[in-house]
Amino acid sequence: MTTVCELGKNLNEFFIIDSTLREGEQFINSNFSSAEKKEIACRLSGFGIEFLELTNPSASCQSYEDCKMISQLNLKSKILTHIRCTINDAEKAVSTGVDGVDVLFGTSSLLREFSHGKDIDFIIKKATEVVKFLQTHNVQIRFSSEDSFRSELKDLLKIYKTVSSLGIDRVGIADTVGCATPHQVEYVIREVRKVIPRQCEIEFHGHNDTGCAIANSYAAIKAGAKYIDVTVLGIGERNGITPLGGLLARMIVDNPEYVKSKYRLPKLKQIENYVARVTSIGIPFNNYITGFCAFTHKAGIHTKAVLNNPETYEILSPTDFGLTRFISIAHKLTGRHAIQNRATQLNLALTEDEIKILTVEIKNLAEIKKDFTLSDVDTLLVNFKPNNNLF
Ligand code: HCA
Ligand code: CU
Repeated sequence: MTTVCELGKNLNEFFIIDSTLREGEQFINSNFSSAEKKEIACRLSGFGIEFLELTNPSASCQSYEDCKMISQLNLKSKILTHIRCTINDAEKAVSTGVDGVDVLFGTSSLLREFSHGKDIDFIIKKATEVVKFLQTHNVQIRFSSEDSFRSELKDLLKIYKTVSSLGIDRVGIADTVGCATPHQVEYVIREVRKVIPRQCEIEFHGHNDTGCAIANSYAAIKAGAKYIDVTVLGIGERNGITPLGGLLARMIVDNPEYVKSKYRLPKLKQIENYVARVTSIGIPFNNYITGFCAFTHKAGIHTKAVLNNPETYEILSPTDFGLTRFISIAHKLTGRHAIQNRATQLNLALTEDEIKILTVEIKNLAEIKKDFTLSDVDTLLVNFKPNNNLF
């Protein structure tokens, strides 16, 4: 039997480029110290992230020093840095000892007119020059077009075709303003695939302004992109990019064994807590996987089924992430199965009829008492029979 959500599932190889130390530094609250950068890099590497992208070493003296320091840590993750398409930036980047360089050039008509003022032929000429320079320095090379989705497709294809023919490792497609939809991402990636050599891979970088970052990253993978940019908690310019946890949530449903074999999932929450702490933000209540209510169940119909088999209302399993589920029973939507379960936890022997009576009483009380809690439920259960029938 194949259910609807199993349709189209298959083995898609993908690799994560975590850009918390580049895109994440562009988050309004970020100002990582060297020690914090080191801590984040080590934690992400320990988690199993394949690539870490660091801020352009030309951005500041400290960025340069930190890029060098992190490259010298010999982490399992490969270290990349992100540069503008200039020889100066490229020279500085390779002198830090990074494993790879991500080159960026704005290609949209808006950026061409209001930002750098260059035309497509100039972009190609400059990109060729920078790529050829990098090729003499034994680093992975990626070329990306900023604001790809507000660029003309024919321009994009021309640039990617020419630059990839030089023999680079990846081309990047960037949804810089978060305007793309999954269908558009899929379409562009398929078109790009047709014009670049087989051995050149595709990377996707998606902003979350319209809430599509995870879906767009997923569509990118389905269309053949193998490299996805994320940051911890999605931090970045404006409201950020694809969050690491959200991408993992999406991908583990597709292929649990693959995702579990690559990443140490129970460490996710600690990494998020750390980044949240150093950027002075809270974890959103509805965060993927680690939000406080991600594995809570409330309504009677849900709790009954979850108590029998958690898969009924959980597509993700908390245990894969070292977390636990919480079944909430102290409210008007509670059900007798949940109450029975609580009575069993408390070692109370109550008959089915007694549980039914208690459930009605609990619902009624919860309706009128604003701060009704689990301890109120427990008191009702324990005191229901004077000798409270302990097993
Ligand atoms: C930015 C640049 C970038 C680059 C993405 C990439 C974007 O806006 O600061 O190199 O793939 O979103 O276009 O983050
Ligand atoms: Cu970005």
